[in-house]
Amino acid sequence: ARVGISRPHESAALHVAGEATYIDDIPELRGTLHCALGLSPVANGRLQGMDLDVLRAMPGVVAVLSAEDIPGSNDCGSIVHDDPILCSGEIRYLGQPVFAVIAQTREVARRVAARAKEVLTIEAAPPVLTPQDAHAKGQYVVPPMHLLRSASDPDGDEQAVVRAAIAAAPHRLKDTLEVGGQEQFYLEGQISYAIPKEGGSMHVHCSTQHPTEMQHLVSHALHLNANEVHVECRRMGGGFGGKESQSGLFACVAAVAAAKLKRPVKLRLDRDDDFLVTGRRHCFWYDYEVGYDNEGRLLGAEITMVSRAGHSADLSGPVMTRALCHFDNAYWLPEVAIHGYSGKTNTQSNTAFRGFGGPQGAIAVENILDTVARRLGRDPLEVRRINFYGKDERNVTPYAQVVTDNIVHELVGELEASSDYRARRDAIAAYNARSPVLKRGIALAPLKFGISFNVPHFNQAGALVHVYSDGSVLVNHGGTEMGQGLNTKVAQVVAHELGVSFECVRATATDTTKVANTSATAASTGADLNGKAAQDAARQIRARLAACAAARHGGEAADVRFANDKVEVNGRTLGFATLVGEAYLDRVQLWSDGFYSTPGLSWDRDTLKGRPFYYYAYGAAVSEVVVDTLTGEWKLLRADILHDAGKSLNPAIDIGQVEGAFIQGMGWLTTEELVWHPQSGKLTTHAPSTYKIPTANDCPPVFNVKLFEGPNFEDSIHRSKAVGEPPLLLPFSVFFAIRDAVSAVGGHRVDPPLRAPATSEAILAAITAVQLV
Ligand code: MTE
Ligand code: LUZ
Ligand code: MOS
Repeated sequence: ARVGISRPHESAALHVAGEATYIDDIPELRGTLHCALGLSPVANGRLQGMDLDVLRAMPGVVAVLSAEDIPGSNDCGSIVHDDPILCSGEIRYLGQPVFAVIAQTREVARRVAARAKEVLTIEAAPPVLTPQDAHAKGQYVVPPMHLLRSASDPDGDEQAVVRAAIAAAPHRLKDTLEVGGQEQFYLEGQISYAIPKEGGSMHVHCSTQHPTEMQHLVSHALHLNANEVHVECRRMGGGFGGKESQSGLFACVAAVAAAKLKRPVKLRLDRDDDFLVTGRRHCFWYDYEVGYDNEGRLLGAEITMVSRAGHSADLSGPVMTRALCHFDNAYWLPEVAIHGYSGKTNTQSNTAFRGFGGPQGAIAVENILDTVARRLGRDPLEVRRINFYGKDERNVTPYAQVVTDNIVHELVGELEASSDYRARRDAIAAYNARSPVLKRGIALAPLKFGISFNVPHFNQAGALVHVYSDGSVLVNHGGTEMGQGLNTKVAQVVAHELGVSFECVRATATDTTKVANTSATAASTGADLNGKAAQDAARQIRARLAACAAARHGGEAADVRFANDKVEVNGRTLGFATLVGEAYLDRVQLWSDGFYSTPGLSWDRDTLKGRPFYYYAYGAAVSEVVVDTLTGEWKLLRADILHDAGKSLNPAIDIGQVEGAFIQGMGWLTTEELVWHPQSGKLTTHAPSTYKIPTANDCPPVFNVKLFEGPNFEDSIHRSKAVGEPPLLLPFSVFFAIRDAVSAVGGHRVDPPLRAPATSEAILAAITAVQLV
């Protein structure tokens, strides 16, 4: 077998040797020019004038372009088309690109672009910066969404029934919560290299999760047909959602400049500019009321979620949809009303980030259950467990999908035992009783994450497999490689189908001229979709080879076996390459396309009901922290993770994904804080000096990561499960362990008002609040 085994990333050797080619490593063509963006120094207002001639006259400058120089449409919006490439009058956020400087060198372009403030005349207005402010003004980037369900009275007025259920419950909890945003911080920043080709066509090398979207945007901006725009990406140095739609602006600017000047143009953003121009994970503000019984069962819940969408829609609609559809996490909510508002603010347009609203939806219910447990004086794990979805009843989500693959009970039971949760909880209580300054905390958090794009038609993929006459195999598919190991998995699938060794199969750059009309590599579906499409292509070739083998050597085509680089036919064994050579002479087609679309999905966008997800991935983590209650500093002492990747295609890669997502999500919930200046609207945390992502040193000294044994119930690629995003929810356990330690200050009698990110300042504030009670 070539699948189900751990093997290194297909480019691992190139990565460590520094030989893997990223966009900026592509040898530059003669005549290449460099571009930098002139950014608005104001967050809201109207552009009155630009004195770009001053910049044009500077040495080394070749051109300075503005919105008027775009031959086609000035739009790089995905889904909703409300996103200008360059400002055309309305100033929407501080950092908005207004003009593009094209110069002989990158340094000159950047230095000249940095003079934006001197050449722009802007009539400034006060910015709207927070989701609360946008909500108060009723300004949204997409219409509000409402997801309601009443189990007791499905045909009644759900809103009224939910409120009545809350009012009638033995206990009620009403509160607000804030959870911050997060910068993707891909190591390779946004970059595009556009090369004009004959007849006005364009070739763009772009670091993007979505080459087809880049092709569309560039073709619209240049007023070309899609067949005249060629977009290519061999790999990204990380995307994390930040290159799903937002690579578009840079692809468009580079292409517009290249078309205008008839020269290759490269646009590589500086890190600070990347922070100021592009969006990130949406911060959320919540206002909720729930009713619960004496055991902590949620009887009714109503929640309003408001996100900071930024100045345009981008993916904020689907992000909010996923947030609404993950408020349940792993829990049965009989009576529920969830309202989602995507607040329009004068900030960067927020976008996809690993989890895509799912983490923001689920953390709200986790915070609620944690508080309910503290109010009742119960172990939060017991309160979580009593609310879990059932197996055959209590198993319908608020959006009407039936949870048929629930493994949360087994998975959490196994982790509770393997992590020694109970004994450690007791030991921590004893430790805290004798430790006045240092307090420990522990928490177990489970997750359930829906797999599929919540826009049904995105769930399709194509692939192209070539078998060359020497027996070597090339695979190309619609997915993109961003470090997650997609090419490795797809090559494993192809090697498995053809019975050849992994080394015989090579994956090449994602390329819009090879596979057309692809979806973004996103929603964790890369291997699910492209693995199936590549399997389809490989199976067609194998069937033709089997027929050829039977025709030449006798026996039935159905009995021909492909394994270990050999083919068994009618009692004979021949090398795979030998059979391929024979098939070539017999004029057999040795390459094939393949296609896949996920079965069984349905979605009603108006009622927010249907089956948006093919299946669910599950997981759970236990984290233990120690908090210094005098400084707010803390440390993760130990984390135990049990994560469901189905029948993993490659356990080593999947464990890497789980570990990476855990640490990345821990950064979101603890150290990564975004601060916009309340008057100017400038993002003040726009560099690693002020924006703190976790490092290798933040990995816990004890880090037990295991994959749950068990196949996908659905017929996914080799019964594996998507693994890219779901584990980002595992570090909820870190946040709630910190909350547990803080509440120990008050003898666990008080709910700590802890916001996320739980920075040391936030922890200290929560400790102070607990002490004041
Ligand atoms: N892993 C690495 N190393 N780099 C990345 O950029 N992106 C994540 C996840 N894991 C990412 C990653 C996100 S946001 C998604 S949606 C998935 O990978 C996308 O790839 P997949 O669908 O092939 O899992
Ligand atoms: N839905 C989703 C989407 O669930 N995940 C995504 O990444 C996505 N991207 C675009 C549109 N819908
Ligand atoms: Mo991932 S946020 O779906 O790119």
